[in-house]
Amino acid sequence: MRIPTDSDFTSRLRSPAVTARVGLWLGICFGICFVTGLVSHYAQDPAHPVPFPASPVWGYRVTQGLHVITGTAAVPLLLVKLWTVYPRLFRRPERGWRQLLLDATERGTVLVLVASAVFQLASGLANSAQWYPWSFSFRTTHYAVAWIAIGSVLLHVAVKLPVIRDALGADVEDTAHDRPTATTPGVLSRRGLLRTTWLAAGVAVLATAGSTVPFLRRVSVLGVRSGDGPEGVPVNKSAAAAKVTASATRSDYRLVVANGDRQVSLSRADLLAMPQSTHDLPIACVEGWSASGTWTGVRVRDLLDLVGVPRGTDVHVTSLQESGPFTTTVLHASFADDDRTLLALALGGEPLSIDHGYPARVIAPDRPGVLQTKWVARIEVPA
Ligand SMILES: Nc1nc2c(c(=O)[nH]1)N[C@H]1C(S)=C(S)[C@@H](COP(=O)(O)O)O[C@H]1N2
Ligand SMILES: [Mo]
Repeated sequence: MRIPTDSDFTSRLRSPAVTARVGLWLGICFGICFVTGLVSHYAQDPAHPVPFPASPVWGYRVTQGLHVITGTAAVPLLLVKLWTVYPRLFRRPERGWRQLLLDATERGTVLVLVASAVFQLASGLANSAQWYPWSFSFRTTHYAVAWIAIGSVLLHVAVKLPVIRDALGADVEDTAHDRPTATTPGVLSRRGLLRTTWLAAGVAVLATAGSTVPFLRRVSVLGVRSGDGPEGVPVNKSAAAAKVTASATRSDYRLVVANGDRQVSLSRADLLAMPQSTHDLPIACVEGWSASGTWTGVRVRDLLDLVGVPRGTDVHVTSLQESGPFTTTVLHASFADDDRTLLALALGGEPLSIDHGYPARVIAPDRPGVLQTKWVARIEVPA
């Protein structure tokens, strides 16, 4: 077998005219993914130098929805883009040290670009499907590689800017930047290939976006958790999976609210006897799905007042769940002090179901779903 050279790839569809157009949209998707990813990473950071805003309530729902939608759309775009350029892998090495060095540098940076882009899309998709075939921490790795990916994208755009500008300024059929051998007509025209690509990206979006956009729910056959859970809100982790079925249903359940030595211990009946508030707030999962619910319960601020926690204090919320990454979460002051932040006891006018966090769960505005702790056992000022 002979290793092909780039002149073996003759389809005129593999043209910078196509690459630049697909690349433009891919770049836009990566840009949106990067910015919305930073928002999500910051929202989940236990230490907030600048408070994360509690308004608008749908803020995180929109940014994280966009994150997953643009990431999904990027998959077909990346595949088509790679298909149009991969013959360049088989270019003959240039002559001369200087050329060779430049060529090696370019290949090296493109390798980092492709590897980081593929890693981001693959790990992101796997995460939104709740499939973790790896042992590293998803959030730290996805975050670190995001910087490598965006850095390589910027470098790549900078290096290719002259070609990109030319290609985008000219007609798609223009051959100015084509490889000399790329002359065989393809099964599609260049316009046809581009249309198919946009269609594939559109279908990928429609097939998944319904997990965030309610009216798309019916068409989103591949949407994660778009099926209805109890009270119309999907369930992420069930009580059985979190191993809290027994502890959450014990008659001697007590919520402990603690500020140093000052503590109160409240049964569910005690909580129900306190003033109740009702708010429409979404659960917006990092995996991209979100759903709004009508939650009723006690204001967290009222609970903190019982033990004299001053405003402006970050508190810790601990679940009955014994193991797992979200058993204790930080409820920052910007949320703890917000009147819409509830220790919810009911959803949609019905007592909370055990899978939604019975006997009591946190629900705060504009917050990642992972921090909306279910089966709450303690709310306390950390020592
Ligand atoms: N104790 C506990 N709370 C939890 C979780 C969990 O695994 N354990 N999952 C979180 C995640 S990732 C999400 S998206 C929301 C989902 O809430 P729901 O199942 O009521 O829709 O709960 C959050 N609260
Ligand atoms: Mo989640």
